[in-house]
Amino acid sequence: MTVTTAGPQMLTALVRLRAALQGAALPLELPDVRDDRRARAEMVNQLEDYIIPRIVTLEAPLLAVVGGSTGAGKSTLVNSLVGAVVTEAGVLRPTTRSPVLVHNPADADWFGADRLLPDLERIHHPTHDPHALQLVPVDVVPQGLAILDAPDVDSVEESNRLLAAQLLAAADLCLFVTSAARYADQVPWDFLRQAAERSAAVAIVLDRTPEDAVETVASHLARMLAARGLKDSPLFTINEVTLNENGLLAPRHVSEIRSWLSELGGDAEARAAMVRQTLEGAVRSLTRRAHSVADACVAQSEAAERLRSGADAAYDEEIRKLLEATADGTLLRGEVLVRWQEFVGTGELLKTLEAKVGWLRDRMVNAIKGKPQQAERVSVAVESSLETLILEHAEAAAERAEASWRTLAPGQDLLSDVGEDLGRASRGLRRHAERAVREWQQDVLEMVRTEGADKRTTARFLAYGVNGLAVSLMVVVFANTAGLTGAEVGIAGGSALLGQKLLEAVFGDQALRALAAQARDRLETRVRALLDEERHRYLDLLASLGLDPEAAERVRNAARAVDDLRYAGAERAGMHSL
Ligand SMILES: Nc1nc2c(ncn2[C@@H]2O[C@H](COP(=O)(O)OP(=O)(O)OP(=O)(O)O)[C@@H](O)[C@H]2O)c(=O)[nH]1
Ligand SMILES: [Mg+2]
Repeated sequence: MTVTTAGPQMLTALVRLRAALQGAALPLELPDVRDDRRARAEMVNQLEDYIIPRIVTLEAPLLAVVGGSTGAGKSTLVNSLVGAVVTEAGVLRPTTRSPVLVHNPADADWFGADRLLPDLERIHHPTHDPHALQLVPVDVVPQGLAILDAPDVDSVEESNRLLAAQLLAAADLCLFVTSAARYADQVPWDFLRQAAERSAAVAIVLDRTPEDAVETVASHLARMLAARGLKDSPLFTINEVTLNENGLLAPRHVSEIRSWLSELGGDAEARAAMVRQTLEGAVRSLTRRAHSVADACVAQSEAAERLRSGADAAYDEEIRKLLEATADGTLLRGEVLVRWQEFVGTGELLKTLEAKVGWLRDRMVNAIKGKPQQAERVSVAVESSLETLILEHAEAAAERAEASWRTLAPGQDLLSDVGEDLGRASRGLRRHAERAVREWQQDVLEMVRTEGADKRTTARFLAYGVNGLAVSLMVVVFANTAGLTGAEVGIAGGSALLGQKLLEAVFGDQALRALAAQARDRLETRVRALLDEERHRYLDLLASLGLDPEAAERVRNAARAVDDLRYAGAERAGMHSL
């Protein structure tokens, strides 16, 4: 048992390999990614166009695809083999743009899009549409064999080149036409080398060769073929002669190829052997190439990971700095400090702060003459300072993240493709920050209200009001870095200490500590949520690439499964050479 007789298991394994290759996205612009993308597309195409349908219907006619350079005489050869003009030959280069498949009428059912080359629309009239495949039933073509006239492999037209490659990859037999003038060209030889690598059946036609040059050119060509692993490929020569009025070569010039083809058509065993050779070679080279697609996939995941960690590091660092700044007294400057001092009063009071004696503390607290509108002003000042702080760090994070992406080529591409400037904070951030800060202030008010539920009627609670106590709590939070005292943190900390004393007098030490921790916690949560949303612009961009971390392994496993079946089959059939 070999690939060709492996049955449903091999088919399943190949279908899985196709799915795995399709799932192996290569969206990031890494070096060589173009080649990898092309290889992956070619492999998926070859599975769909040829390998899978071939394995399903091994008995289908042998497909000989006529390929080669433009003007080599491919279409003329096909017409001459058939003895009628079935495909357009011409002086305009390139002439053939849409493939023409000539087959025996009895074989018509084999060439539907459900079996072969599924993305080409079947038509029955001449066209230049590269997405169409013209089917031409002709009696003179032997049953069991079909000939396909393809566009030129080295075309100036990209669609021609791609289509020619696709068609040759779907060939059981590659009938390669070259001419005395063109046989040394690079591109056709690249094709032949690839065909040799996957042990596809190849026959060469040296066309349009002046009679006196035939011997020299043919022997040179034969040496080139041998050196490139194609020494077993039949080589036919056709002299440059005048064509008849229909543009056909006289029958005797193509008799050698014609009889070779009709022999093949009549010999089911030889045909099957050829199909097996090409099919098994195609599968073998496919599983080998699958590993380089898997490697490319890994490179993509690694690059995406580098980008992700660059963005994460930028945002983590700025979140850390931002949270630090909300706790180390940074906010207790400028407007906030001025408003706060208006609220609590300054001067003599501060000098007494060090005093630990209870009565003194009480006196101090009683001296505070908080008025509701002054508390409100503190609150407004807090709001705008906190917003400004958040915006500053969000800008810095965006800038850092962008800079880290700019150092990587795929990052540069992503940044230039995306519609917005990711190096700046998002446009909606100011609004979101305003809302978050206001919501946090509401949180704090609510905490104070709840905590003071049973103290509402006490003189102190009433004296400062919920708003006064709430802004005091905010100020305490802003100077919350472990163990601050007035002397250590200067005027800002000193002011905060006033708030602390005030709150202690109303709620008691323990309750105050819990309140401060809770308020701090809420602030952290809201700030993190804001910056995480900003970070997500980067992460979403990466997520939108559809990279699947499992993809590479799926490709490798699928390729291994196919190989295992190949080896098992070869072993049973005693064909260790596979
Ligand atoms: N005299 C002479 N002319 C030929 C011969 N073969 C092809 N031609 C002419 O060369 C030109 C190109 O031939 P085609 O058969 O269209 O070549 P092709 O390889 O199909 O070219 P593309 O479809 O462009 O890839 C046409 O004008 C043909 O008539 C030949 O053996 N002798
Ligand atoms: Mg042609």
